[in-house]
Amino acid sequence: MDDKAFQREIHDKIKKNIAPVFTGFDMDISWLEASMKWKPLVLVIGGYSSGKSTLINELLGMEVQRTGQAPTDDSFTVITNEGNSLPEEIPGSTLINDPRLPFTGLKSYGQSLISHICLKNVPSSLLEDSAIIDTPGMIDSTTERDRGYRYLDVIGDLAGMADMIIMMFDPHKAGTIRENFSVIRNILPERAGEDRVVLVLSRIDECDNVSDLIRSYGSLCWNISQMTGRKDMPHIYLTYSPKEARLEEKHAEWPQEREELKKKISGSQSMRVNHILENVDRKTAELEMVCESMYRFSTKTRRLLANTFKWALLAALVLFLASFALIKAYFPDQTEGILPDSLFSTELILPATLALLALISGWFWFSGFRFKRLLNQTQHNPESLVSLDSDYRRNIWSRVRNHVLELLRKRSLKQHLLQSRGSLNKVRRFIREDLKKYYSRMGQKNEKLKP
Ligand SMILES: Nc1nc2c(ncn2[C@@H]2O[C@H](COP(=O)(O)OP(=O)(O)OP(=O)(O)O)[C@@H](O)[C@H]2O)c(=O)[nH]1
Ligand SMILES: [Mg+2]
Repeated sequence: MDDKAFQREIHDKIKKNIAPVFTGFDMDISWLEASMKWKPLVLVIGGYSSGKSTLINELLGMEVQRTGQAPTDDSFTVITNEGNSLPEEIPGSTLINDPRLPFTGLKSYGQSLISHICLKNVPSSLLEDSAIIDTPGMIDSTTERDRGYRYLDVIGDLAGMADMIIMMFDPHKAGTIRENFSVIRNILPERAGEDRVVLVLSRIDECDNVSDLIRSYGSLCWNISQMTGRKDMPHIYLTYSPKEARLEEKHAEWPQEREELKKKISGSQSMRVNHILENVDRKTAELEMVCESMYRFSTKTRRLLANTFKWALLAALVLFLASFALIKAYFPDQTEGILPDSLFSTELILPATLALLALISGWFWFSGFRFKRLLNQTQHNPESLVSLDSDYRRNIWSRVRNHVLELLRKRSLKQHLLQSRGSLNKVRRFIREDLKKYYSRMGQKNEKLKP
């Protein structure tokens, strides 16, 4: 089965089984269509002058992007090969308004971004089935406001769309990356062994000696582990541009993984399915936690109702028997003989009314006081709805906590009472059976692709 058919199968399954659950809990599902739109995307990000444009030019075998020592590029450039169907260059206004392309969401960043984004249509065979996005280099967070748009948020949005993210660092600035990259922390993989994010330490020919290189490498590793919270270190490609490097004798033994890196980027098309599965994994894990917490709250609500009803029933019974006994004791003559054989004899009317009032008061006690108190307590401590026994679960919870609070507030008492376990079961079945099956099929596919 080819990639496209595999993608369609995953899409259709989610649309049919899980999409109604997402919408039932007011959760966005537009990411599903968005992640299938257009061609696989490779996003190249990093500090200014880290060598992004140089690497792209080298990959394409042509001078598409300007390069230079100072911050050179202040624009986002989508580079692809669309043949004759598009002009050589498309301005931001057209790019962002084209519904066939996945960039319409960037409209919200306003005019300043529109004048800082464009598409270049180049005759590169590598880009027939993919697109590369070159980005302006990160400078430091204080200059963010000078750009006129929320640069880090744009990077975050593009990183969410991209099927492969190349993060480039250079040895001079390897220690100052944390704040800048914190914006993409949310899209960095939570599980080991995934390779959508490719880390590159570039321009290593500029290190004076081995200890200089090791220092830069170590400081980069430290920053990455702080940023991702992961203890295992993903592979960091150590590279330099053979054309730009001022090679000396010391470089004879220097590591150079440029070719491996280029091969990896060239194979980005196969990353689309990985990316879709990663998105599905992330989003269904969030959905599962929302379902779980809402089901837990509904169980608490039902238990509270049962408990209140038990006391109301007891009060109704006591009131009924006591008032009946009192009527019998104080008004034996008046009540006898009016309608002696009827179930609705007058001596029962007062006790029954009192009992009914006790039941009604029980409902008001529940809905007007006890439920509100439970809701209040839960809103102050929504963590009581889920078990947060691992970093993985804590991470998911941090992303859905506000949404759970909103659902608690927005949903009616009736919705809380009627929330069944069905949705949770459905999502769990999808994660345990279908998603697992897709992962193993993708694993087999990747195995086959290995040289
Ligand atoms: N010595 C050496 N120089 C490099 C290497 N890669 C790039 N350069 C040079 O470093 C400078 C910056 O490279 P660019 O490719 O423009 O960097 P960039 O990341 O695109 O920079 P911005 O667009 O400003 O963010 C250029 O003058 C390149 O010639 C390398 O591996 N070794
Ligand atoms: Mg550049």
